[in-house]
Amino acid sequence: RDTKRSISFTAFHRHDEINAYLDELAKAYPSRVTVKTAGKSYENRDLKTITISNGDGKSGKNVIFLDAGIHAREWIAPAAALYVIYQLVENFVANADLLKSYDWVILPVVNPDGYEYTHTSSRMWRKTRKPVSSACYGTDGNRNFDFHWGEVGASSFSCADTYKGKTAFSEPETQLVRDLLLSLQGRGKFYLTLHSYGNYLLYPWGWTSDLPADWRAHDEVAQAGAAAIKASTGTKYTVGSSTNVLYAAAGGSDDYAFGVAKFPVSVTMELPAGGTGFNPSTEQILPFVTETWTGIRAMAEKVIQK
Ligand code: ING
Ligand code: ZN
Repeated sequence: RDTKRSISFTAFHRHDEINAYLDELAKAYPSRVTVKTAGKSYENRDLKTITISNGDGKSGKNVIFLDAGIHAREWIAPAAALYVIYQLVENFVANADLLKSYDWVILPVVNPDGYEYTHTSSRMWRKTRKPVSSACYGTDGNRNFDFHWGEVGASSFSCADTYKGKTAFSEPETQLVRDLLLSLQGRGKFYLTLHSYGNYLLYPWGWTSDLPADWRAHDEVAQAGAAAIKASTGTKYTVGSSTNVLYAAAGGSDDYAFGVAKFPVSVTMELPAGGTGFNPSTEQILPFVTETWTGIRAMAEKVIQK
């Protein structure tokens, strides 16, 4: 394709560049790509979703829903979501098997206000940017979903990094993810949310140490992802329920996708750190997102086989 892309995998991109890339794809591949503004952030940025199909015109297919960037500082996560988009759209022929019976819906930056704030003001910001009290801003999006909201691992203190919010779904950004998940109920077969860091593939529950009755369905998918990554680069991922392998935290998007929106498989993927935690070097972007794609591809194959 001769048109120059707005993005690369040698830099972390600003939110407007990411949105421009989505629009470029919609223009270049109109039969396979649809970009919609699903809503706006608190600071009025467009939250765009990209729906990717194989262009066969069949509607009502099963769906894989992927999001990233609910936490502002976890920059590698939106980069990895963009790489998934790049593979499914621009490297379509090699990935046609992933689009035969499934459509993909991807929201690469859930929290653009926070993401931009980490670029302009405060690199380690995690939360949204809506003011809460005169002293403190922002809610932890991954504590704000209405499923056992606030019961464990979430703070009631508005200045805390894990502040659960004034109410469940107090944030326009989490409302938007909720509405997307609910709109896909029935067709949505796999929810995957990208975070960093720590090399984990986590599944419900986050609110209790109990495992869901059908935890094996999640485990099988997550183990397939971990095995594919191990085989390709040697990187080790830890697989298990959020509570059991990391820590308990209620109000997460993965618990909501599984517990309320009834996605049969729901996974949180914690990408690698790079040298300095949330801040991989730009040279690490391409190896990390390539490796991540290997895992996502293997998980998607497992879901599609079912
Ligand atoms: N980690 C996740 C967090 O929100 C997590 C881990 C996911 C806990 C899902 C519970 C449920 O704290 C990061 N890095 O954000
Ligand atoms: Zn996170």
